[in-house]
Amino acid sequence: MGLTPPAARHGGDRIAQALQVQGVPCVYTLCGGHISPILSAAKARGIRILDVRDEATAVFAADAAARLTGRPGVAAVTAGPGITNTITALKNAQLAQSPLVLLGGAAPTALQGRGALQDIDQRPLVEPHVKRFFKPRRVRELGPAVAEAFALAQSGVPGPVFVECPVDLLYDEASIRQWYADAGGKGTALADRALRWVLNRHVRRMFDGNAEAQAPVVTRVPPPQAAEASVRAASAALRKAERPLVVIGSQAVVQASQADALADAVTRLGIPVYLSGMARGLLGPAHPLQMRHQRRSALREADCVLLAGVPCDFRLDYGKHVRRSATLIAANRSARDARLNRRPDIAAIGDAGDFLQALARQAAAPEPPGRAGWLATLRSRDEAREAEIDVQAAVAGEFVNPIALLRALEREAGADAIFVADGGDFVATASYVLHARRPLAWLDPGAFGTLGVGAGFALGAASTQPGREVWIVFGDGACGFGLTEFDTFVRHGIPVIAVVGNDAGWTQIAREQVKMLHDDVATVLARTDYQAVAAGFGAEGLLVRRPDEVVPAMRRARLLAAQGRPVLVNVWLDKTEFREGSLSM
Ligand SMILES: Cc1ncc(C[n+]2csc(CCOP(=O)(O)OP(=O)(O)O)c2C)c(N)n1
Ligand SMILES: [Mg+2]
Repeated sequence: MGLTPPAARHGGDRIAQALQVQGVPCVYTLCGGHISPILSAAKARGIRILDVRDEATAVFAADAAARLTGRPGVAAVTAGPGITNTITALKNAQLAQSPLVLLGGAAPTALQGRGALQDIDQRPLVEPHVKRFFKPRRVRELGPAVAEAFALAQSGVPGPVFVECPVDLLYDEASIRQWYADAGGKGTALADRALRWVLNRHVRRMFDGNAEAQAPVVTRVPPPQAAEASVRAASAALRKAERPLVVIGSQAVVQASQADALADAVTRLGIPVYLSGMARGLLGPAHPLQMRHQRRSALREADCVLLAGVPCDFRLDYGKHVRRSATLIAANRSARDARLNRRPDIAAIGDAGDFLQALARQAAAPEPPGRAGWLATLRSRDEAREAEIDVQAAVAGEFVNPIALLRALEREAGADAIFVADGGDFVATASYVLHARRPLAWLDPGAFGTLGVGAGFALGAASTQPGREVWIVFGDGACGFGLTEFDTFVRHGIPVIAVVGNDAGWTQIAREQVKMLHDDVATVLARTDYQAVAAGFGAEGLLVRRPDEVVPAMRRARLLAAQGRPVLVNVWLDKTEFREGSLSM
């Protein structure tokens, strides 16, 4: 990054140069005539171009890359339908506060609003889902727009940023001048000459100052820091508490490089802790302070609760899980999220990870007495629940017990494995049974709860974390969204392993629908041969129907993946009562 990159050849290359100075390793894309110069120039600058089969996948991949590296991921899609296809993934990234830069094609500047191919007004469509919609109109603005997009994506509350790249800004000046000259025609009527004059002026403006444009620079974005007073107040409140509790969510680990320091800090605080979202695995596979079960009871009993990067949304029953009399501390980059549904006693507006580290520096004093009982209570409840799960895992049926399957995956997966979660009940079960074993080793959609993230997240993970095992834990319904990406995995040698929990249905929905409406309409699927579909794309497909086939299939999958092969393991599941009664709204 310290080297001066080669000068840019054209607008597309200005964008590529801006990506290069940011150290972007991969651009995720699905091609289109509007963006060809960006892709070709990025490739020439040594950036890996990973072309997928649906634009949503490209954005999901950029999202995952951002979460795992702490640097914005980048996707490039063509104008019109390329952009409309990204909206779900873009919204997901926005709600997950994941920083990414989406480069979108656009019709030529002079033809916008005149019925050009794929020309729609993109701003009203995209703007609600991004921190900013950049609309450069001159070639020299392209590099700075990308540079600014990177800084903005990471600043404050991170999130996606969009840069619209009209195609006539992306090619070299001679070609564009020729294109506009052709468009101006050769007519001699006054109107023809006037049109040529207007077009000429338009082109001059587009390339104005292009020659003097500077190479883009990288702006370092310091994380926002909570006020010193909030650190002192929180520290005092926690020290006084008899039953303190910390809940740490994704936002606390947006500085991916700080994960180990954060884990140290949490250990030093010595307070029982629940981890969610990207923070799962922060404390390793087993840590004396970490609890996994009965969070609701713990929150009800705690007399001081610190929510680090966790809003009081549906996941905390809109704040009702925390008892009224408890001292509530909310550390959040977003002032709105810190106060969502419930006003905290202490609001620490800034980076939640840094806040925890600052708290740990203050917590040098010995732990107050009486805490051991609290920790022991939580621990024994946690262990009791694990024992119940063991019982549920031992229930034998016709096919494979989903809990037993997930326990086997827990044992068989490599120590550095990343788990990507995409599905309904099977995946919700996995979130209790399958433990992320290190920081940044668990990816789920986040608050938007969209199905279909799996393939894209896995691509983002595998391409930025080479050498690590990437397992997608798929519901059979969810796997249908991105199954075509097995083609992408094969073409690009992305050795992910997908485990499809095949219960022949959209079970999370069926469970309540059948109970309340006595109707399974639209919730039934078949025991489809998903492994054959993957094999059809050139990947490895394995079928598991009996418990004794589980471990051999997982070992074979690992072996194949280690040889660079993508694998899909289709596992026929039995029904389970594990998720009975749970409903998310
Ligand atoms: C894009 C999208 N469409 C629909 C839903 C609603 N939904 C939530 S869970 C679920 C069922 C998922 O089925 P599957 O992936 O097979 O997992 P299972 O519950 O069967 O284990 C559905 C349809 C959603 N969350 N996202
Ligand atoms: Mg299912």
